Amino acid sequence: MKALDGVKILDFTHVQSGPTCTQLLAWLGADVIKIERPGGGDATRNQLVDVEGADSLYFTMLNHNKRSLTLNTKHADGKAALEKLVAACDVLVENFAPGALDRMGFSWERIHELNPRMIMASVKGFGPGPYEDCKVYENIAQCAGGAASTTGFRDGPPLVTGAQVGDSGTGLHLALGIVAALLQREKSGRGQRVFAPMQDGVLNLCRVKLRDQQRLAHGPLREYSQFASGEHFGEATPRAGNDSGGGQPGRVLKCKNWEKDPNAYTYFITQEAVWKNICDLIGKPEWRDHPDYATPKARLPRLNEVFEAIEAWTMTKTKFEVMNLCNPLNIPAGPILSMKELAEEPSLRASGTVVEVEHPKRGSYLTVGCPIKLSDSAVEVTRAPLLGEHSEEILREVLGYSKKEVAKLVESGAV
Ligand code: CAO
Repeated sequence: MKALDGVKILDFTHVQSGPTCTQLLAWLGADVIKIERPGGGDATRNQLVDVEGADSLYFTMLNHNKRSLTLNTKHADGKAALEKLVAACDVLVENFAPGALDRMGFSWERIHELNPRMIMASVKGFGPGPYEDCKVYENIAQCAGGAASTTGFRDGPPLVTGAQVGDSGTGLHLALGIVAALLQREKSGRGQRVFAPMQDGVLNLCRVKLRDQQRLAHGPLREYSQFASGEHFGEATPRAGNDSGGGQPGRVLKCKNWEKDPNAYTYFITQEAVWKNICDLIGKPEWRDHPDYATPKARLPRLNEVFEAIEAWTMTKTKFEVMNLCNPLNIPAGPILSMKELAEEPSLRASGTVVEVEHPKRGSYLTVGCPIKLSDSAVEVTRAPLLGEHSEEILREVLGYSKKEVAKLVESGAV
């Protein structure tokens, strides 16, 4: 048994934000029916192609455990089939450009009329306001949601991050909304709309930066290295490089071989509780009780000097040696791991977070499995579907179409 057994999802999503959400729901046990336009399907099937003739990794890594139904929802017969699917399913998830679903004839009002228990979940770039009609991709969301203005170094331009907080982050928000709406439906008997704008999702993930925006009114942000360097703070939360945002200052520090290996770095946190251990470890026992260094407050104007001393020590060790020496002393530190190292990490393979999947057209490839572990709902990652692979199966099983009716739909171009 799986957590979402019995939940049928009409997956109208494409690219990344929506597919992340429905993939997660599929891993939790929902039956996810991905509806794609006949001919090409989700545009990502053919983007960043690495194996000629096979669906790209972009597509396969975001659409595991789903079934694919091709349906031209602008064709009268396709529309009729979609109406029946809406009546037969529990959730419709979409991330079309604003207005596309309405133009297709499937407004929320129409969907609610067809199936009052249906939950309709949408990702858009922006919520109501001046930009609500705009198309949005990952990096635009990162920029409009506050991530870019607070990422990077002070003397450089705003930076987007490798973590897809706009797409995958919003997909996660949407998935939570859907599960909550399913729970509420148990009591109310009614479906509802679930809406996750990407700008809002990114801002939610940048919550601590809005915290700092308000703290600025009360003086400089003392834990930012900008303060230790005596640099002026402007009106908005500045970019903080690799400073840790919390009350326990941390930085990225060089490790042995940093000149040759771009990832020979560690993240090191000067946690208050273990300050004395840090002093002993880096060979600065005189800082243990010295009034200029012994308390976090006293250290704040001296953070550059403190981290230079720690780095002088980390540069004599590999990032893994740093981890191994810090751990027994309860000092929080972590290696900067490359994608290569993560792909090869045995513990991530063992936990099912990095999974090898077989695909008929591309052979075996690696993917990220379900990062959420439920003790009573095991996840088995299966490959993404080929375009229209389950069309006949779904039309017959979910809608009760006969073989002849399916053939007619195919002939008309609706499937
Ligand atoms: N049958 C018939 N038509 C279909 C169909 C189907 N099965 N599936 C999609 N279509 C049609 C849509 O109805 C739409 O038609 P109209 O424009 O004529 O109404 C058309 O295909 C294109 O859909 P779209 O506008 O969503 O796609 P796009 O490539 O132009 O834009 C994107 C892509 C991502 C910018 C846009 O969908 C968007 O802004 N989505 C919301 C935000 C989002 O999720 N962004 C994250 C994407 S990942 O970075």
